[in-house]
Order: sequence, then C-alpha cells, then structure tokens
Amino acid sequence: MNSCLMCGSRVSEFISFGPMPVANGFLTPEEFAQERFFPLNVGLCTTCKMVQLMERVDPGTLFHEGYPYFSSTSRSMSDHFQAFAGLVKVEYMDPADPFVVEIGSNDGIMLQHFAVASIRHLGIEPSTNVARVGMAKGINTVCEFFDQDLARSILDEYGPVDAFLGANVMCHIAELDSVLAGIKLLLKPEGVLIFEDPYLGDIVEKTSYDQMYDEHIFYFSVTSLGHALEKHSLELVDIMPQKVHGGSMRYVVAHRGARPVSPSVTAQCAREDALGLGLVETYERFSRSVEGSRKELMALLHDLKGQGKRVVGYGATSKSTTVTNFCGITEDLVEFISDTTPDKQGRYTPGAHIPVRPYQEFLADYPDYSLLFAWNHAEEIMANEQEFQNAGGKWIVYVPKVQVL
Ligand code: DWN
Ligand code: SAH
Repeated sequence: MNSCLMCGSRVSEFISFGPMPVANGFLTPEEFAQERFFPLNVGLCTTCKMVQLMERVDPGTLFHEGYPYFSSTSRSMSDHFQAFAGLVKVEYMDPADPFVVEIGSNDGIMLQHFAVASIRHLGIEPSTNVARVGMAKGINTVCEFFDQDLARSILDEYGPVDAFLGANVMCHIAELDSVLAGIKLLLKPEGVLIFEDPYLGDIVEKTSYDQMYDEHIFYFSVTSLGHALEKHSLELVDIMPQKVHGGSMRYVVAHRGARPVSPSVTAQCAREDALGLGLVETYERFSRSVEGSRKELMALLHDLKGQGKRVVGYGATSKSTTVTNFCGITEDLVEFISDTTPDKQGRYTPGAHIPVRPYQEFLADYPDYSLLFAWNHAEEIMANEQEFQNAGGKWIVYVPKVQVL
C-alpha cells in the first residue's frame, strides 16, 4: 500500500505510464546502455485529496551540476517573472528591512529584479550550473536543497523573511512537510509565502498528462494545499490563476490568522468540488482521455509518415519525455527535436532517443509539420514562427486535444 506523503492515508493509483527515464536526462549514445528507468504512476489520496506520484526518484538524480532547464529561455516567462517580482516589491516587502528568499531560483529569472533594486535577497538553488548563471547576474545564492535544517541556518545568518517565493518548485519536493516547517520558521509575523505551480484543475480539464513526470511529485489543488498547510499553522489567504505553463495557480500563504482570507479561496474550493477533483471517478475519466489522446496522436503521426511528410519536434521539454515514451514516438516518426538550449543540443531525448538539434536546423530546412512539445509557450512560439507558417508549415498540438493548426 502507498501512503500519502502528506497525511499518511491510502493513495489510490489512477494512471500508470509504464517505465520512464529521467525526464531531463538528455544523453549521448555512449550513455544509452546505462540509462535507468523508473515506474511513473500517479494516484489520489482520497483523504486529503493530494494527487501525487506513487514512486519517486532521488532528488540528487534529478537536480545536479548538469540540470539542463534554464528558466530564462522564454521571453514570456521573463516578462511573467518581472511582473511577479514587481507585485511582491509593492505589496509584500517591509520597506524598513526588506528580505526576500526564493527556492528554485534557477538562473535568477525572478531574483534579478530584486538584485538590481539592491533589495536584500537570497536564492536557494541546488543545481549548481543554473545557479552559477544567476550568481553571475549578482544574485546571492546558496547551492543546496531547501529543508527545515537549511531554514534554521538562514534564519541565524540573515534573519526573518518578508516574502518567501517559489515558482514551479514546491510541487517538486517530496519532503513538503519539512519545507513548510522551514518556511513557518523563517517568515516574519506579517510575512508571506507566495508560490505557483501547474494547477491540477487545468491538468484534468486539458488532459495535459505530460505535466506528469519524475520532477513533478505533487499536482496541487486549493483544497489539498489547504490541508497540507493546516498542519503547520499556515493558511492560504489568496489565490491568483495564471496562464503560464498551461494553467498555473499562484498561492499566497501567511501565518494562520495573520491576514484576512480572500473569498476567492473558498470559492475555488467549491469549484473544485463541482469539478470532482477529490473523486476517484474524475481521474478514471482523465485516464481514459489520456489513452484517447495517445491513440489519436499516434494515428496522426503514422498517417503523416505514410504520406511521406517530414515532422520535427519543437522544444525538448521535460514534458516531451512523458509523451514520447508513453506514446512510443521515436526518430522514425519525429526526425529530431529543435531546442534553443545549448546543453540539450547534440544529445538525445531520454528513453525515446530522438536527436535534439539546434534551432538553426529547424530554420534552415522547415519540416512539413512541427510537433509542438513546448505547447505551453504556443503564443510566443507561433508569433515568432510566422515564416514557418507562411512557408506552408503546420503545427501539431495535443493539448487540450490532438489538432493540426
Ligand atoms: O516545472 C518545470 C518547468 C518550469 O520547467 C521544471 N520541472 C522543468 C521545466 O519543464 P519543461 O522542460 O517542460 O519547460 P518548458 O518551459 O516548457 O521548456 C521549454 C523548452 O523549449 C526549453 O528546452 C527551451 C525550448 N524552447 C525553444 O526551443 N524555443 C522554448 C521556447 C520558448 C522557444 O522559443
Ligand atoms: N523557478 C524556476 C525554475 C523551476 S525548475 C522557474 O519557474 O522557471 C525547478 C528548480 O527547482 C530547479 O532549478 C531545481 O534545481 C530546483 N529545486 C529542486 N528541489 C529543490 C529544493 N529542495 N530546494 C530548492 N530548489 C530546488
């Protein structure tokens, strides 16, 4: 029996993607033989409603000196974090002695806005290669995994925090209890934790099953997070839906009773009840939609191959590892995947071993179709690729449904 990471009750598995490689484990042919696979199964805790991975990969295998995701590769994400930082500066900093901490600060996409304003800040980023990019921008960074022990030493060295930030990182940490205990310790009496992650409601509604991979341990709802925070005398005081990463939720958390609770929190819990986010049947339906999506995508790719069309992937995302391995997409269907990240180029995708090539190769010889693995950046990418479209190029997307655009 699997016990819930948050409340210890039974977790009911609703989907199994089969054996999966490390989602960001881009590799060379010499490494193919040693590639390791892990079961990727997801379940719902019917008690506290937390959706979570059934088995997990050790964090050191995922986040290390060769982590290939650099946050600042997307223009729209840079704009998003500039606005996020702006809001925090205006609404949540104590002007007398401001101090902001961010976990998963990556290449400094958010904290750079505090650093340039000479606001006291600290990034916590265990992947040293991406952390170094942030440090070169003048961001004070600790290269460690955040937990309760690190919180104690931060408190001793720097004092308490006005705003503790996290984007796409809280859902990555199995020891969420230790993280929340550490944040509880660090926050000033009026301090806030503000974080955002892909939202479970969007994942279910859009069948975006590719958000499920080794790094994403939790798939939060407002309801399940509310339960997780209660144990630590923390409280959700506001929520703000975000368009990024296919639909995210930003959560504002404070010490219990310290700030008024926005009516949007209870309203969203009621919406989640109406959507059935706490019910096993909802996920059984989701699982059937995922199977349908796989069949449609594979039928389309085989059809295009039969017609002799060239298909190239766009964006070697972490999410694409789930899609290619679950669906069985290999180089015979998708010639290569174009990506702007130098650390991914020249390597092969995890498990499916599709070559990752520099973006210039996409530009130099447009394919007939481009399979948009970075569908969460569709607006930005499609605006940039007018020429591809003018040349007759077509997009294949699979979220929220398989479509040619
Ligand atoms: O949660 C996570 C999010 C924030 O980032 C992490 N666990 C890992 C990562 O997930 P992802 O790899 O699915 O993220 P993206 O942002 O969808 O990845 C986009 C990929 O596409 C990058 O490799 C960069 C590339 N790209 C490109 O080649 N051309 C992106 C854009 C916008 C482009 O124009
Ligand atoms: N915040 C960035 C990066 C998200 S990727 C963005 O939204 O684009 C997740 C990041 O969290 C990685 O850089 C990873 O190294 C970091 N991370 C993973 N576990 C962590 C932990 N326990 N403490 C701090 N950072 C962590």
